[in-house]
Amino acid sequence: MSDPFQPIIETLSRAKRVLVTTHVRPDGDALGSTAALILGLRAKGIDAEALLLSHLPKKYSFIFTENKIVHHDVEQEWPEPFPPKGVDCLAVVDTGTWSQLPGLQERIETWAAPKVVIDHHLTQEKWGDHRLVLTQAAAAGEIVGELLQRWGVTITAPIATCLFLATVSDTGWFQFANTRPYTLRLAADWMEAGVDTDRLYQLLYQNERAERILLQTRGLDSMELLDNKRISVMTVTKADFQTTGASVNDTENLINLPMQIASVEVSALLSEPIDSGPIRVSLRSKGKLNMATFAAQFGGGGHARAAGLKFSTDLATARKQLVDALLAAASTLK
Ligand SMILES: [Mn+2]
Repeated sequence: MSDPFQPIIETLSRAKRVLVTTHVRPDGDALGSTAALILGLRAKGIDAEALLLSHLPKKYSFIFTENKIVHHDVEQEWPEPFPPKGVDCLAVVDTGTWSQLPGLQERIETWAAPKVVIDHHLTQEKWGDHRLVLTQAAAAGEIVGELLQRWGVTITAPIATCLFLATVSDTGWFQFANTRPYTLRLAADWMEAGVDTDRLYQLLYQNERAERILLQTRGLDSMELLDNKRISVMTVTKADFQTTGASVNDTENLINLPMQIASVEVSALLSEPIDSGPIRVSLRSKGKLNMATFAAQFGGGGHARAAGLKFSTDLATARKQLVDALLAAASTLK
């Protein structure tokens, strides 16, 4: 079997300036892998810059700031001209799917430069001159780590930190089933290279805004368990936002908290707008009830396990309609 790393290494070696991009709404793996690849290219004397299809999330911005990584934020504006001057290679990490790369396909169609894809996801379109897709890898960070090692890049503490961030993000700090023995061996290497794991843990898991936790407290306080505790319904009101100083973004993880309860099959969160607009409903399911189908009856949508919908009524009416529909849907379960 031919070595899938070699064509990528050869392609990158020939480049003078590489544009590294990743999926929209980048997570720790996307940003850590992007940063590690850029640092590795730099170590080889190759310029590199990042193209982000969404704003750089505050939570992970340290990885770019500390390593002085230049990035274009296309949510602000696409670099003009595109591709940026001097760039002669495109590397995509942690995705290979066009729908996760909005705006990119049409912009690179006529661009002759070599394009490489480095990913660990099953869902992929077959594009790019060279593709390194290893679905057994827990994170794109594992693949980038191995690539840099094979290329002879010394894994310095900053590179190891990027790779560690990438890998812990996709494995829930090595808790998820995708963690394999190799993942832990790599992590051990990266620790030896100088990763400050305690600092990373605090940055990732002990770094919430107080406003967010205060809002979660109020949300949990509103929790009602229905249908033999199979359905959880929570509400956050305008007053909750005002009292806690939290923003709409701060509701992000709240919906997942009732899912920790063994009996809970579906978690729903109604959220009243801070200014004006509809009541937004988020839905999560452990799999027995399809939330995309459920949301569709109210004109909403999403995925089987995570969906959303909106009500243009007052909160009490929205809640009643939602609960009635959830109980009806749950009655089809045994
Ligand atoms: Mn990933």
